[in-house]
Order: sequence, then structure tokens, then C-alpha cells
Amino acid sequence: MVKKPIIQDVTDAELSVVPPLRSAAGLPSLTETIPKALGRMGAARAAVTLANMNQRDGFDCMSCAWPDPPDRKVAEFCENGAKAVTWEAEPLRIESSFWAQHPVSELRERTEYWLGQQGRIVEPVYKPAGSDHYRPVTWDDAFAIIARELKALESPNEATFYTSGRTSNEAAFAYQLFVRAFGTNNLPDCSNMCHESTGAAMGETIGVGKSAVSYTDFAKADLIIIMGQNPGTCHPRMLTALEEAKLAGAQIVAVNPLPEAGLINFKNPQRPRGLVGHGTDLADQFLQIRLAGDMALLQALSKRVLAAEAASPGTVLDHPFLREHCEGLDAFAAHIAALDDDEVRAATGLADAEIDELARRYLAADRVIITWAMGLTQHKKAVPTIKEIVNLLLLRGNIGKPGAGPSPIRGHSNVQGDRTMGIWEKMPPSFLDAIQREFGFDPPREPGFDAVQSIQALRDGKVKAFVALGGNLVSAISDTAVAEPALMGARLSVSISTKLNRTHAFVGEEALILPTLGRTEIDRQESGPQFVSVEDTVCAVHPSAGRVEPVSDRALSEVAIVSRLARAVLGPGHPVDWAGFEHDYDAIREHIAHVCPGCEDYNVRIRQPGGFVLAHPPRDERRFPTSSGRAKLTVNELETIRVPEGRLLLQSVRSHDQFNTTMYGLNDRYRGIHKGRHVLFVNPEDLAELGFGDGEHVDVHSEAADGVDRTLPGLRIVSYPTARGCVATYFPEANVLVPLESTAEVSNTPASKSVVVRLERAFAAH
Ligand SMILES: Nc1nc2c(c(=O)[nH]1)N[C@H]1C(S)=C(S)[C@@H](COP(=O)(O)OP(=O)(O)OC[C@H]3O[C@@H](n4cnc5c(=O)[nH]c(N)nc54)[C@H](O)[C@@H]3O)O[C@H]1N2
Ligand SMILES: Nc1nc2c(c(=O)[nH]1)N[C@H]1C(S)=C(S)[C@@H](COP(=O)(O)OP(=O)(O)OC[C@H]3O[C@@H](n4cnc5c(=O)[nH]c(N)nc54)[C@H](O)[C@@H]3O)O[C@H]1N2
Ligand code: SF4
Ligand SMILES: [Mo]
Repeated sequence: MVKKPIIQDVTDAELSVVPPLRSAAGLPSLTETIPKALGRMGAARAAVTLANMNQRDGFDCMSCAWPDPPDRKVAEFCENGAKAVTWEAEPLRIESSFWAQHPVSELRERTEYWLGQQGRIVEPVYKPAGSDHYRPVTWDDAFAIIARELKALESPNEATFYTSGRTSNEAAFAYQLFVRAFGTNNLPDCSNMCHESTGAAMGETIGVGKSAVSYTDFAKADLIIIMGQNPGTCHPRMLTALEEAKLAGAQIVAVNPLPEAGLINFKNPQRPRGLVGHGTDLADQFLQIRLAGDMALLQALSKRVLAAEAASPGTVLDHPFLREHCEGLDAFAAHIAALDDDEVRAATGLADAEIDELARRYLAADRVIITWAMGLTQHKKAVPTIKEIVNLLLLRGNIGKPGAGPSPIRGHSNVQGDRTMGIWEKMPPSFLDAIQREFGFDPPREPGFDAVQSIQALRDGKVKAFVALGGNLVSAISDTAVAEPALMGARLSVSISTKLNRTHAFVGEEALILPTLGRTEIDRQESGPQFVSVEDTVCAVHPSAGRVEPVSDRALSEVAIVSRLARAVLGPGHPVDWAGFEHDYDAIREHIAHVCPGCEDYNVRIRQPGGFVLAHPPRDERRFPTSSGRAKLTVNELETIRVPEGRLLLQSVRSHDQFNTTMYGLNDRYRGIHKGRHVLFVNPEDLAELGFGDGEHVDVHSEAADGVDRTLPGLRIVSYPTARGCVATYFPEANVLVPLESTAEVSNTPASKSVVVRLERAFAAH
């Protein structure tokens, strides 16, 4: 085992700020990655993991949900994928003595960075009621404790069962089945905080909440509009697809308050000229929009499209498509005609000429893809904004044909698959009926709690047990000061995890951490080594099999943990053969085939080279499974956030060295931030107007309607070319500023990218 001293906790004492980079993913990325992986995993482990990453018989990168190209290269991974693999597969373990040395109250004082650096959790640990320490416990005892506590609840609805999107399809299917057999639909997941707004908007308007494009569509597009997304950091290999599209003649437009490096220029490490040369200029146009201004921009674009049609009737809109497949055009057109151009200017901060230019590009293109991520989903008006993407695309038939369509780019590597498997607090009756037919028990029908509602229910004492299959809810959810005590109010907290995080420290009276295998590790069961399956952001489903020895022989696979948990809680004689699930994952896949739409013949199709692509009626056949059977153009009232004088609108972003709440390092290289995270990016003109300067320290106060003072203290101001009036800092630290009740309409996703804030000079420099 590699021995490494436990690092000291981090401060921002050595924080340094340099100018941001213009291009992403060239030589610095490779020189950063490989030596670090070799140094931390050891040469043999590094060689096996990196060589098998994203290969057909290897494992799926556990980082983001970007798909694999049909023709894979020898090294089919990016810098951030390599960081994720190193973080998991590094053979560094938490020794048994750690738990006696570090009380839970001390763990609460530690940062995510420190907690993650302690190494892999290698044995189940238990904190009894009244104790401030975890201590090692046997697996049998762990399951017995959980069973006792869950069975003691007055109702199954007093427990909530969280899932994070790294979980495999097999584990997710077994988990939701266990939870429903136990008797509740309380199945919150990370998607509630992520692309829930996308699912709500697309589900209503086109009938499917997933990307309507395939990998190969990118190279066939004439125009790709990237809104509210930072692919250079968050989906790095997307830049390869964008470069291919660009070289094939596509235009690329970026819409973002920040001039993110990857959107502007890309140096492809897999092309000789990318290593040494200037790289490829990706964006033909960059619209530096104000936070939450996208709905106004999209309406303004549709207004220009409709005006062009009025000027030359019959030549601009795709009339046959609209007639045959859509509804709602007349109401939509009437509504958009009344759009107030001044409001568009105020909301977007863009000049008319910039919007005209993008409208011209849209009208000149036959095939248009619009992609988006958290910059669109985490606002109050996220759902109507995404509906406006659908409106704009429908007008010219930009869906269900090659090189065109709405394409949400999902975050966690299997967050989309987990939903397909039934991880959702409000699965439709058809899915619940299928469970009943397949297993012979009646699953609960009333919808359960989502992530925000789970925290509210814990806070209000309505939920008393919290179980998490992965993730780090206390850090990921909004309103940290509410979430921490809410989770500590539970009677029982259980986390199935690879590594320590703050959710293990904010626990109820009794708590357990159950160590699990990661994607990189060989998963041996009675019938032999197992593989699992995952679904990427373009609906491609494929197998994933770990290749290195597990970090501990006491950690169990997620499937084994769920199966044993179910046996302990549901008792013998349950209609589901839980033991069979654990012995051979084919048994789970047989049921997936019968229950999950589109997964027929799952065991056969998952074994085809490269797996298979799930059916997507709008993409494949222009069939729209909405309530009316037609794609819906919708009318959405524009509402612009009015930021009072002297206040700013704040968004929370990811740094280049983090994966959500996991900190791989403390640099955000593309934005020029080194060895620290407590920074606030502010436009220089705003700084001048407000009387602050670069390098000063400020406390950020959020100004919520409820009057509660939420403060993030001691941020170093970084003068930065962000849009006027719009500031940025890092997630998850920013969650202290977001009120729990401040969520997107319909989807209930925390509105963590539009918080009205006030800056106050910090007394002491930090
Ligand atoms: N390295 C790394 N990769 C990741 C993750 C990670 O943490 N680290 N997380 C994964 C997950 S779960 C997810 S969901 C994805 C997230 O992927 P992204 O959504 O790309 O990640 P964010 O850092 O949230 O960046 C949001 C982007 O939207 C812009 N933006 C914010 N508000 C607005 C707005 O109102 N309008 C417009 N047009 N733009 C706006 C921001 O400036 C920023 O560029 O990444 C996944 N991949
Ligand atoms: N302010 C603000 N808040 C946000 C966001 C934002 O942009 N701004 N983004 C939101 C988004 S998009 C998301 S997706 C959520 C993320 O919320 P989560 O998904 O809950 O958080 P993660 O940080 O991805 O979870 C990391 C933990 O997962 C565990 N883990 C890692 N690998 C495995 C594995 O293979 N199996 C198991 N069982 N456990 C594993 C480790 O213990 C690790 O500490 O945060 C949301 N919160
Ligand atoms: S683009 Fe995403 S899935 Fe692909 S290697 Fe990079 S982090 Fe992993
Ligand atoms: Mo996400």
C-alpha cells in the first residue's frame, strides 16, 4: 500500500491569481495528468486503469456523462477523467485507528478537500447513539442495525433514500425496487439539483426528457449553440466533438456570462497541431449574456424568426413539420409578437446587433443543435427557458433529423441511466404497474420527496431516517445552515460511499458508513466477475467492468450492499430473489428488460459491441409521446430578475480541479486561480462603481425575500471579464447563500445560479 502523510487542512494562505487562459485542453492538460496518476496510483495500477478507461471491454469513466465516440482512440480520456480515476483507484486506505482518533465533531470542522484526501473507506463503520465516534463493525451487524431502525419507523415515508448519479443501472434498479418494496417513493437524487428542469420542460413539450441528438449528429450540424455550459472543465471530450464539427463546417456560438476557455479555443492533445500550435478557434460568436437572461434571448430569436417568415411568407418556418407534428404555433406567435425589446435588452445585457447576428446564423442553418447544462437549469425560470429552446428549434423543424435537436448535456456519468431504472420520486404509473406485474407486490403510488423536500421533511421532523447510495447531499444541497441541522436531526443516517465527505459528519443519532467498490475495481461474485451498465447523455447504454484489484477485501459492491440491505429489512420469503441479484447481475438485467421502457432483451443487447442506443421517438421517428401526441410550442411569460441598486447577481460554478463536492486539487487553471477557492469573480466596471478593488476581501450577503442574513465570508475579489452585474464563486461553498425555498418553478431545483447579493468589506484579510 502507498503510504502518504495525512495532509494538513487547507487554507487560502497561498492563493494566487493570474490572467485566465484563452484555450483549453492542450499540452498543459496532458503534462498535468499522467505524472500525477503515475505518482499516486503506482505505475502498474495507473497503466491498467488509464488503458481500460472508456474502452469497450474496460470501465466507463465515472466522471461526466459525455459519450464515447464510435471510433475509440488508445487514450480515450481527458484530464478530468484521469483525475477522477486517480482519486478513486489510488490505493490509499483509511486505517481502523482513524475512527478513534477523529471524532465526528472534528470531521465537521474539516473541508471536503481534507476528508477526500484521507483515502478509501475500507470497512463498515458505526456511530452508536450518544457517541461522537464511528467504530468498525461487521457487515452483519451493520445491516441488522439498519433493519431494526427502518422497521421501527411509524411509516416507510419517514425514511428518505437518496441516490447520486455514479450508481450503475444494476445497483439503481435494485435500490429503487428495495425502496418501493419497503413502501415509499422517497427517492430523491442528484438530478433534482441538476437537470430536473430539463426533464420537466422537454417531457412536457416533446415527450422525452433526454437529448434528441446522437454523438454523430455533432459533426453533421450547421450550427451548434452552447448555452450555460462550461465543457472545457465539465465535459472536456465534448471539445473534440466540437472541433470535429467545426472542421466539418459547423458554426459554434457560446452564450455565457463568462468567457470560458474551452468555449473560445481548443488545443486537441490528440492532434499534433493541438500540442504545439494555436489550436482551433471554436466559437464564431460569443454572447456575453447576463445571468438568467437566456429566456429573453431565446424569445428574441424566435421573434426574429417569425418576423423573417412574415417578410417572406412560406419560406422560413418548416410548415410541413409544424402542421404534421406540432401544436400551439398561433398562440406562441401572437405572444412573441408582443415581446418588449427593452425588456430583452435589460434581461440579456446584449446589443440588438448581437441578437440579430445570432438570428441570421440560425436562419442560415438547416441543422441546429442547442446544448445546455447548469447555466440554464438552476434558475427560477429554468423550465420555461428550456421550453423556449424547444420553441425555437420546432419553428424550423430542428428535431428528429440528422445534425439537429435539443441536447441537454448531463453531469454525473450515470445520472440519466439511474432515472431510466426508476430512481425518481414520481415515476409514472406505467412503471409502477410494470413492477407490480414483474414482482407481484404493489408499490406505493403517492409521489415521494425530492431532494429539497427531503431536507424540509428532515428539518420538520417528518423524515427520521436518511439513506444515501453515493453522493454528498449536505454539501450539494442549498442552504447549508438549514441542511446541516436537518440531517443531524435524523434518528439514523446511512451512507454507501467510496470516500469520506461532509455528509458523513452531519449525521443523526445513529450512523453508518458502508464502503463500496468503485467503477475501476474488479467486482467478483459467486457466478464470477461481474460487469455493470450505464447510460450516457445521448442515451447510449454500455457495459462497464473494473480492472484493478479492490482497495479492500471488506468493501462490497453497491449491488451486494443493496441486496443484503433488502434481505435484512424485508426478511425471508420476500417475492424478490435478492440473493440471486447479488450472485449474478444478469438476474437483475432480466428484470430491467421487463420493467424499464426501451430495455427489452437487455442482457443480449448490452453484450453487443459498444452496447446499444435507447429508442427516442422524437429523435428516431419524429413521434412525440406528449399528452396530445404532438410537439408543443408553449407560451411562457417573461420575467426578468430586478437587481436592486448596488446589488449583484451571483452564480456558483465548478473549478477545474473539483468534481461537484469532491476536491482533486485547489487550482482553477483556466480561470487563473491557484491554490485556493475563496474567490469572487467581479466585472472591473462593477468594482469601480461599487468602490471595491481587485485583491480586496469581502463578505457576500445574500438578500433573500425571507429576510434571513446568509453570508459567505472572506472572499478575495478577482477582477474578471464576467458580464456586468453578474458575479461568480465556487460551488459547494456558495450553498450557504441559497435559501432552501429558492427553487426553479415546477422542477424544484435550487436556483443556485441567480442569487441577489450585496458585498461588504471584510474586516480582516483572510
Ligand atoms: N471537472 C468537472 N466536471 C464535471 C463536474 C464537476 O464538478 N467538475 N460536474 C458534473 C456535473 S454533476 C454537472 S451537472 C456538469 C455541470 O456542467 P456545467 O453546467 O458546465 O458546470 P458549471 O460549473 O455549473 O457551469 C455553468 C456554466 O454556465 C454558465 N452560466 C451560469 N448561469 C448562466 C446563465 O444564466 N446563462 C448562461 N447562458 N450561462 C450561465 C456559467 O458561467 C458556466 O460556464 O458537469 C459535470 N462534469
Ligand atoms: N450551489 C450549487 N449547488 C449545486 C450545484 C451547483 O452548480 N451550484 N450543482 C448541483 C449538481 S448539478 C449536482 S449533480 C449535485 C451533486 O451532488 P452529489 O451527487 O450528491 O455530490 P458528489 O459530490 O458528486 O458526491 C461525491 C461523493 O460520492 C461518493 N462516491 C464517489 N464515487 C462513488 C461510487 O462509485 N459509489 C458510491 N456509492 N459513492 C461514490 C463519494 O463518497 C463522494 O464523496 O450538486 C448540486 N449542487
Ligand atoms: S469527457 Fe467526461 S466521461 Fe469523458 S473522460 Fe473526460 S471526464 Fe470522463
Ligand atoms: Mo449535476
